[in-house]
Amino acid sequence: MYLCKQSWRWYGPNDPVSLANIRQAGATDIVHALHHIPNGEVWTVEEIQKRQAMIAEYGMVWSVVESVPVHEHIKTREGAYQTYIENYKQSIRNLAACGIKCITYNFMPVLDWTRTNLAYTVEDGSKALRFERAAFMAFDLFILKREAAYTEYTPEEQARAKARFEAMDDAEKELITRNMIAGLPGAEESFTIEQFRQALDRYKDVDAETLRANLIYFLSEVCPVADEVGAEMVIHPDDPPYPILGLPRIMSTAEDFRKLIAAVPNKSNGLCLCTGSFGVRADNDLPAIMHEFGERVGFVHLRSTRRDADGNFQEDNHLEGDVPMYEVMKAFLEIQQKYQRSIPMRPDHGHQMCDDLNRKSNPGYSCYGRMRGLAELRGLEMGIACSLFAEK
Ligand code: DNO
Repeated sequence: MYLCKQSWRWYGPNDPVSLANIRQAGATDIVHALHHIPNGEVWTVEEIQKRQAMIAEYGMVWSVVESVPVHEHIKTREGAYQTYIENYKQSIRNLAACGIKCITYNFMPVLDWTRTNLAYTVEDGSKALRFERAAFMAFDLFILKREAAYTEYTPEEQARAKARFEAMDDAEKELITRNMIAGLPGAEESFTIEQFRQALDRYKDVDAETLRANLIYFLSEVCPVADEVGAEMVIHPDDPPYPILGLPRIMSTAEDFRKLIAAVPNKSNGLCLCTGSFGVRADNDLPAIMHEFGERVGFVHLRSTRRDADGNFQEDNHLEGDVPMYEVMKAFLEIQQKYQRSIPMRPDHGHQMCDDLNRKSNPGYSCYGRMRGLAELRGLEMGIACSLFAEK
Protein backbone atom coordinates (compact mmCIF):
# COMPACT_ATOMS: atom_id res chain seq x y z
CA MET A 1 0.00 0.00 0.00
CA TYR A 2 1.20 3.51 -0.74
CA LEU A 3 1.02 5.87 2.22
CA CYS A 4 2.14 9.48 2.17
CA LYS A 5 5.63 10.57 3.12
CA GLN A 6 5.18 12.44 6.39
CA SER A 7 7.20 15.58 5.95
CA TRP A 8 7.91 18.76 7.90
CA ARG A 9 9.15 22.17 6.88
CA TRP A 10 12.44 23.14 8.43
CA TYR A 11 13.79 26.67 7.96
CA GLY A 12 17.40 25.79 8.62
CA PRO A 13 19.87 26.02 11.50
CA ASN A 14 18.13 29.08 12.96
CA ASP A 15 14.68 27.54 13.02
CA PRO A 16 13.55 27.41 16.66
CA VAL A 17 11.98 24.05 15.84
CA SER A 18 15.06 21.87 15.53
CA LEU A 19 15.72 18.74 13.53
CA ALA A 20 15.72 16.85 16.83
CA ASN A 21 12.20 18.16 17.55
CA ILE A 22 11.06 17.21 14.06
CA ARG A 23 12.30 13.70 14.39
CA GLN A 24 10.37 13.29 17.63
CA ALA A 25 7.25 14.60 15.91
CA GLY A 26 7.61 11.52 13.75
CA ALA A 27 8.33 13.07 10.38
CA THR A 28 10.64 11.17 8.07
CA ASP A 29 11.08 13.72 5.29
CA ILE A 30 12.20 17.31 5.36
CA VAL A 31 10.91 20.21 3.30
CA HIS A 32 13.58 22.83 3.07
CA ALA A 33 15.13 25.70 1.11
CA LEU A 34 18.49 27.46 1.01
CA HIS A 35 17.16 30.77 2.31
CA HIS A 36 20.64 32.23 2.57
CA ILE A 37 21.16 32.18 -1.19
CA PRO A 38 19.94 35.44 -2.75
CA ASN A 39 16.89 35.15 -4.95
CA GLY A 40 17.92 34.47 -8.54
CA GLU A 41 21.30 32.88 -7.83
CA VAL A 42 22.27 29.28 -8.52
CA TRP A 43 22.03 26.75 -5.68
CA THR A 44 25.31 24.90 -5.86
CA VAL A 45 25.74 21.19 -5.26
CA GLU A 46 28.08 21.98 -2.40
CA GLU A 47 25.53 24.12 -0.55
CA ILE A 48 22.79 21.57 -1.14
CA GLN A 49 24.93 18.74 0.17
CA LYS A 50 25.83 20.62 3.35
CA ARG A 51 22.16 20.76 4.29
CA GLN A 52 21.54 17.18 3.25
CA ALA A 53 24.27 16.09 5.62
CA MET A 54 22.77 18.02 8.55
CA ILE A 55 19.40 16.44 7.92
CA ALA A 56 20.84 12.95 7.47
CA GLU A 57 22.49 13.23 10.87
CA TYR A 58 19.01 13.09 12.36
CA GLY A 59 17.96 10.11 10.28
CA MET A 60 15.75 12.10 7.93
CA VAL A 61 15.92 12.95 4.26
CA TRP A 62 15.51 16.25 2.43
CA SER A 63 12.98 15.28 -0.20
CA VAL A 64 11.12 18.48 -1.12
CA VAL A 65 12.34 21.98 -1.84
CA GLU A 66 10.03 24.74 -0.76
CA SER A 67 10.78 26.94 -2.54
CA VAL A 68 13.29 27.81 -5.19
CA PRO A 69 11.95 31.37 -5.41
CA VAL A 70 11.06 32.83 -8.78
CA HIS A 71 12.70 36.21 -9.23
CA GLU A 72 10.32 39.16 -9.67
CA HIS A 73 11.93 39.93 -13.02
CA ILE A 74 10.83 36.52 -14.29
CA LYS A 75 7.27 37.31 -13.22
CA THR A 76 7.28 40.66 -15.01
CA ARG A 77 9.59 39.46 -17.81
CA GLU A 78 11.95 42.40 -17.65
CA GLY A 79 15.58 43.11 -16.82
CA ALA A 80 17.85 40.10 -16.54
CA TYR A 81 14.96 37.59 -16.46
CA GLN A 82 16.61 35.27 -18.97
CA THR A 83 19.70 34.99 -16.75
CA TYR A 84 17.51 34.22 -13.76
CA ILE A 85 15.75 31.51 -15.75
CA GLU A 86 19.10 29.97 -16.74
CA ASN A 87 20.15 30.05 -13.09
CA TYR A 88 16.89 28.39 -12.14
CA LYS A 89 17.55 25.59 -14.63
CA GLN A 90 20.97 25.07 -13.12
CA SER A 91 19.50 24.88 -9.62
CA ILE A 92 17.05 22.21 -10.84
CA ARG A 93 19.94 20.22 -12.32
CA ASN A 94 21.99 20.53 -9.15
CA LEU A 95 19.12 19.55 -6.87
CA ALA A 96 18.29 16.54 -9.02
CA ALA A 97 21.95 15.51 -9.05
CA CYS A 98 21.71 15.43 -5.24
CA GLY A 99 18.55 13.32 -5.43
CA ILE A 100 16.07 16.10 -4.57
CA LYS A 101 13.42 16.05 -7.24
CA CYS A 102 10.34 17.84 -5.96
CA ILE A 103 10.61 21.61 -6.32
CA THR A 104 7.89 23.91 -5.00
CA TYR A 105 7.46 27.45 -6.25
CA ASN A 106 4.76 30.08 -6.53
CA PHE A 107 4.01 32.82 -9.00
CA MET A 108 2.38 35.40 -6.72
CA PRO A 109 3.50 38.92 -7.56
CA VAL A 110 5.40 40.85 -4.87
CA LEU A 111 3.98 39.08 -1.82
CA ASP A 112 3.92 35.41 -1.00
CA TRP A 113 1.18 34.49 1.47
CA THR A 114 -0.66 37.23 3.34
CA ARG A 115 -2.36 37.53 6.75
CA THR A 116 -3.44 40.53 8.81
CA ASN A 117 -3.12 38.87 12.20
CA LEU A 118 -0.45 36.36 13.19
CA ALA A 119 -1.59 35.70 16.75
CA TYR A 120 -5.37 35.65 16.88
CA THR A 121 -6.56 34.04 20.10
CA VAL A 122 -9.12 31.31 19.49
CA GLU A 123 -11.63 29.76 21.91
CA ASP A 124 -9.21 27.27 23.48
CA GLY A 125 -6.54 29.94 24.15
CA SER A 126 -4.21 28.91 21.35
CA LYS A 127 -3.24 31.43 18.67
CA ALA A 128 -4.01 31.20 14.99
CA LEU A 129 -3.23 33.07 11.79
CA ARG A 130 -6.08 35.17 10.47
CA PHE A 131 -7.06 37.29 7.51
CA GLU A 132 -9.46 40.04 8.50
CA ARG A 133 -10.90 41.72 5.46
CA ALA A 134 -11.81 45.06 7.08
CA ALA A 135 -8.31 45.41 8.54
CA PHE A 136 -6.80 44.47 5.21
CA MET A 137 -8.87 47.10 3.36
CA ALA A 138 -8.01 49.67 6.05
CA PHE A 139 -4.33 48.96 5.42
CA ASP A 140 -4.79 49.27 1.67
CA LEU A 141 -6.84 52.50 1.73
CA PHE A 142 -5.42 54.43 4.66
CA ILE A 143 -1.90 53.18 5.34
CA LEU A 144 -0.67 52.18 1.92
CA LYS A 145 -2.98 54.81 0.41
CA ARG A 146 -3.28 53.01 -2.89
CA GLU A 147 -5.28 55.26 -5.22
CA ALA A 148 -6.87 52.53 -7.30
CA ALA A 149 -8.22 50.85 -4.18
CA TYR A 150 -11.10 53.34 -4.19
CA THR A 151 -12.32 51.92 -7.47
CA GLU A 152 -11.97 48.32 -6.28
CA TYR A 153 -13.92 48.39 -3.02
CA THR A 154 -17.64 49.14 -2.83
CA PRO A 155 -18.79 52.23 -0.86
CA GLU A 156 -19.99 49.88 1.91
CA GLU A 157 -16.58 48.21 2.07
CA GLN A 158 -14.85 51.58 2.18
CA ALA A 159 -17.06 52.61 5.09
CA ARG A 160 -16.25 49.37 6.92
CA ALA A 161 -12.55 49.93 6.31
CA LYS A 162 -12.75 53.51 7.56
CA ALA A 163 -14.47 52.49 10.78
CA ARG A 164 -11.90 49.74 11.28
CA PHE A 165 -9.01 52.15 10.66
CA GLU A 166 -10.40 54.70 13.10
CA ALA A 167 -10.59 52.04 15.77
CA MET A 168 -6.87 51.19 15.38
CA ASP A 169 -4.29 52.70 17.71
CA ASP A 170 -0.76 53.41 16.48
CA ALA A 171 0.56 50.09 17.71
CA GLU A 172 -2.06 48.19 15.73
CA LYS A 173 -1.35 50.23 12.60
CA GLU A 174 2.30 49.44 12.92
CA LEU A 175 1.65 45.77 13.54
CA ILE A 176 -0.62 45.31 10.55
CA THR A 177 1.91 47.10 8.35
CA ARG A 178 4.61 44.76 9.56
CA ASN A 179 2.43 41.70 9.04
CA MET A 180 1.54 42.76 5.53
CA ILE A 181 4.90 43.80 4.15
CA ALA A 182 7.72 42.59 6.35
CA GLY A 183 7.63 39.13 4.81
CA LEU A 184 6.11 36.01 6.35
CA PRO A 185 8.29 32.93 6.68
CA GLY A 186 9.24 31.57 3.31
CA ALA A 187 8.76 34.89 1.54
CA GLU A 188 12.17 35.98 0.38
CA GLU A 189 11.30 39.65 0.21
CA SER A 190 10.47 42.29 2.81
CA PHE A 191 9.73 45.96 2.28
CA THR A 192 9.30 49.39 3.76
CA ILE A 193 6.07 51.14 2.74
CA GLU A 194 7.91 53.17 0.10
CA GLN A 195 9.67 50.12 -1.35
CA PHE A 196 6.38 48.29 -1.30
CA ARG A 197 4.67 51.03 -3.33
CA GLN A 198 7.47 50.81 -5.87
CA ALA A 199 7.18 47.03 -6.03
CA LEU A 200 3.43 47.31 -6.69
CA ASP A 201 4.10 49.94 -9.32
CA ARG A 202 6.20 47.49 -11.33
CA TYR A 203 2.99 45.56 -11.96
CA LYS A 204 0.97 48.47 -13.24
CA ASP A 205 1.12 47.14 -16.81
CA VAL A 206 0.99 43.46 -15.86
CA ASP A 207 -2.57 42.17 -15.91
CA ALA A 208 -3.62 38.57 -15.24
CA GLU A 209 -3.17 37.46 -18.84
CA THR A 210 0.31 38.95 -19.07
CA LEU A 211 1.30 37.34 -15.80
CA ARG A 212 -0.08 34.00 -16.99
CA ALA A 213 1.85 34.32 -20.26
CA ASN A 214 5.00 35.02 -18.23
CA LEU A 215 4.41 31.93 -16.10
CA ILE A 216 3.83 29.82 -19.19
CA TYR A 217 7.04 31.15 -20.70
CA PHE A 218 8.94 30.32 -17.50
CA LEU A 219 7.50 26.79 -17.44
CA SER A 220 8.19 26.20 -21.11
CA GLU A 221 11.83 27.01 -20.33
CA VAL A 222 12.34 25.08 -17.10
CA CYS A 223 10.05 22.04 -17.56
CA PRO A 224 12.12 20.42 -20.32
CA VAL A 225 15.12 20.55 -17.97
CA ALA A 226 13.08 19.14 -15.10
CA ASP A 227 11.75 16.37 -17.37
CA GLU A 228 15.26 15.49 -18.42
CA VAL A 229 16.52 15.07 -14.85
CA GLY A 230 13.33 13.47 -13.52
CA ALA A 231 12.32 16.42 -11.31
CA GLU A 232 8.88 17.97 -10.82
CA MET A 233 8.04 21.63 -10.54
CA VAL A 234 5.05 21.89 -8.23
CA ILE A 235 3.25 25.19 -8.16
CA HIS A 236 1.77 26.42 -4.90
CA PRO A 237 -1.64 28.09 -5.21
CA ASP A 238 -2.25 31.73 -4.40
CA ASP A 239 -2.85 32.54 -0.74
CA PRO A 240 -5.41 34.04 -0.42
CA PRO A 241 -6.76 32.68 -3.71
CA TYR A 242 -7.87 35.93 -5.33
CA PRO A 243 -6.28 39.21 -6.48
CA ILE A 244 -5.13 41.53 -3.70
CA LEU A 245 -3.79 45.09 -3.65
CA GLY A 246 -4.50 45.43 -7.37
CA LEU A 247 -2.06 42.61 -8.14
CA PRO A 248 -3.15 39.85 -10.51
CA ARG A 249 -3.36 36.27 -9.26
CA ILE A 250 -3.44 33.36 -11.66
CA MET A 251 -3.22 30.17 -9.64
CA SER A 252 -6.32 30.23 -7.47
CA THR A 253 -8.62 27.60 -9.00
CA ALA A 254 -8.63 24.26 -10.81
CA GLU A 255 -9.31 26.13 -14.05
CA ASP A 256 -6.10 28.14 -13.54
CA PHE A 257 -4.07 24.95 -13.29
CA ARG A 258 -5.88 23.41 -16.28
CA LYS A 259 -4.71 26.35 -18.36
CA LEU A 260 -1.11 25.77 -17.30
CA ILE A 261 -1.23 22.10 -18.23
CA ALA A 262 -2.86 22.85 -21.57
CA ALA A 263 -0.06 25.30 -22.38
CA VAL A 264 2.81 23.25 -20.95
CA PRO A 265 1.86 19.56 -20.94
CA ASN A 266 5.32 18.39 -19.82
CA LYS A 267 5.26 15.69 -17.18
CA SER A 268 7.20 17.87 -14.74
CA ASN A 269 4.50 20.57 -14.69
CA GLY A 270 3.01 19.64 -11.33
CA LEU A 271 0.91 20.85 -8.43
CA CYS A 272 1.53 21.45 -4.75
CA LEU A 273 -2.01 20.87 -3.55
CA CYS A 274 -2.41 23.22 -0.59
CA THR A 275 -5.84 22.62 0.93
CA GLY A 276 -5.56 25.71 3.12
CA SER A 277 -4.96 28.07 0.21
CA PHE A 278 -7.48 26.59 -2.25
CA GLY A 279 -9.91 25.96 0.62
CA VAL A 280 -10.52 29.66 1.27
CA ARG A 281 -12.75 29.66 -1.83
CA ALA A 282 -16.03 27.82 -1.44
CA ASP A 283 -16.00 27.08 -5.19
CA ASN A 284 -12.82 24.98 -4.96
CA ASP A 285 -13.80 21.33 -4.59
CA LEU A 286 -10.70 19.87 -2.95
CA PRO A 287 -11.30 16.10 -3.38
CA ALA A 288 -12.23 16.77 -7.02
CA ILE A 289 -9.00 18.76 -7.51
CA MET A 290 -7.05 15.88 -5.96
CA HIS A 291 -8.62 13.41 -8.39
CA GLU A 292 -8.50 15.57 -11.49
CA PHE A 293 -4.81 16.37 -11.17
CA GLY A 294 -3.79 13.19 -9.35
CA GLU A 295 -0.97 12.33 -11.69
CA ARG A 296 0.51 15.79 -11.31
CA VAL A 297 0.11 16.15 -7.54
CA GLY A 298 3.72 16.02 -6.38
CA PHE A 299 3.33 17.49 -2.90
CA VAL A 300 0.43 18.15 -0.54
CA HIS A 301 -0.06 20.75 2.20
CA LEU A 302 -2.82 19.74 4.59
CA ARG A 303 -4.40 22.55 6.56
CA SER A 304 -7.90 23.87 7.16
CA THR A 305 -9.43 27.32 7.27
CA ARG A 306 -12.75 28.65 8.45
CA ARG A 307 -14.29 31.46 6.43
CA ASP A 308 -17.22 33.77 7.15
CA ALA A 309 -19.66 35.88 5.14
CA ASP A 310 -17.59 39.06 5.63
CA GLY A 311 -14.58 37.69 3.73
CA ASN A 312 -12.53 36.88 6.84
CA PHE A 313 -10.83 33.56 7.31
CA GLN A 314 -8.77 32.01 10.04
CA GLU A 315 -6.73 28.88 10.25
CA ASP A 316 -8.50 26.09 12.02
CA ASN A 317 -7.36 22.84 13.62
CA HIS A 318 -6.38 20.42 10.89
CA LEU A 319 -9.49 18.25 11.13
CA GLU A 320 -11.96 21.11 11.65
CA GLY A 321 -13.11 24.11 9.61
CA ASP A 322 -14.26 24.18 5.98
CA VAL A 323 -11.82 21.70 4.51
CA PRO A 324 -13.45 18.24 4.32
CA MET A 325 -10.29 16.53 5.55
CA TYR A 326 -11.70 13.01 5.56
CA GLU A 327 -12.68 13.25 1.88
CA VAL A 328 -9.39 14.96 1.03
CA MET A 329 -7.34 12.27 2.75
CA LYS A 330 -9.38 9.51 1.12
CA ALA A 331 -8.83 11.06 -2.30
CA PHE A 332 -5.14 11.49 -1.46
CA LEU A 333 -4.84 7.79 -0.61
CA GLU A 334 -6.74 6.88 -3.77
CA ILE A 335 -4.41 8.78 -6.08
CA GLN A 336 -1.38 7.28 -4.40
CA GLN A 337 -2.71 3.76 -5.02
CA LYS A 338 -3.71 4.68 -8.56
CA TYR A 339 -0.34 6.11 -9.53
CA GLN A 340 1.58 3.79 -7.25
CA ARG A 341 3.71 6.25 -5.44
CA SER A 342 4.07 7.77 -1.98
CA ILE A 343 3.61 11.52 -2.17
CA PRO A 344 5.09 13.84 0.46
CA MET A 345 2.60 15.66 2.66
CA ARG A 346 3.28 18.17 5.37
CA PRO A 347 0.98 19.40 8.12
CA ASP A 348 0.77 22.99 7.01
CA HIS A 349 0.82 25.67 9.70
CA GLY A 350 -0.34 25.01 13.22
CA HIS A 351 -1.65 27.08 16.06
CA GLN A 352 0.68 28.30 18.76
CA MET A 353 -0.27 26.14 21.72
CA CYS A 354 1.16 24.69 24.92
CA ASP A 355 4.84 25.59 25.16
CA ASP A 356 4.73 27.29 21.73
CA LEU A 357 3.09 30.19 23.57
CA ASN A 358 6.25 30.67 25.66
CA ARG A 359 8.75 30.62 22.84
CA LYS A 360 9.29 32.30 19.56
CA SER A 361 8.67 30.46 16.34
CA ASN A 362 8.06 31.42 12.75
CA PRO A 363 4.39 32.45 12.34
CA GLY A 364 2.44 29.34 11.38
CA TYR A 365 5.43 27.09 11.95
CA SER A 366 5.12 26.27 15.62
CA CYS A 367 6.28 22.99 17.13
CA TYR A 368 3.30 21.69 19.13
CA GLY A 369 0.66 23.05 16.78
CA ARG A 370 2.14 21.27 13.80
CA MET A 371 2.84 18.20 15.89
CA ARG A 372 -0.87 18.06 16.76
CA GLY A 373 -1.65 18.49 13.05
CA LEU A 374 0.68 15.73 11.95
CA ALA A 375 -0.56 13.37 14.68
CA GLU A 376 -4.19 13.96 13.70
CA LEU A 377 -3.49 13.59 10.00
CA ARG A 378 -1.49 10.41 10.35
CA GLY A 379 -4.23 8.92 12.50
CA LEU A 380 -6.80 9.83 9.89
CA GLU A 381 -4.63 8.34 7.18
CA MET A 382 -4.11 5.10 9.06
CA GLY A 383 -7.82 4.77 9.85
CA ILE A 384 -8.83 5.24 6.23
CA ALA A 385 -6.02 3.08 4.91
CA CYS A 386 -6.79 0.19 7.24
CA SER A 387 -10.52 0.25 6.76
CA LEU A 388 -10.67 0.91 3.04
CA PHE A 389 -7.46 -0.01 1.35
CA ALA A 390 -5.80 -2.80 3.29
CA GLU A 391 -5.19 -5.87 1.19
CA LYS A 392 -7.53 -8.56 2.32
C1 DNO B 1 3.19 29.45 3.59
C2 DNO B 1 3.68 28.66 2.48
C3 DNO B 1 4.08 29.47 1.27
C4 DNO B 1 4.71 28.58 0.23
C5 DNO B 1 5.10 29.27 -1.02
C6 DNO B 1 5.53 28.26 -2.05
O1 DNO B 1 3.14 29.01 4.68
O2 DNO B 1 2.79 27.66 2.15
O3 DNO B 1 5.00 30.44 1.66
O4 DNO B 1 5.85 28.02 0.75
O5 DNO B 1 4.09 30.03 -1.53
O6 DNO B 1 6.32 28.86 -3.03
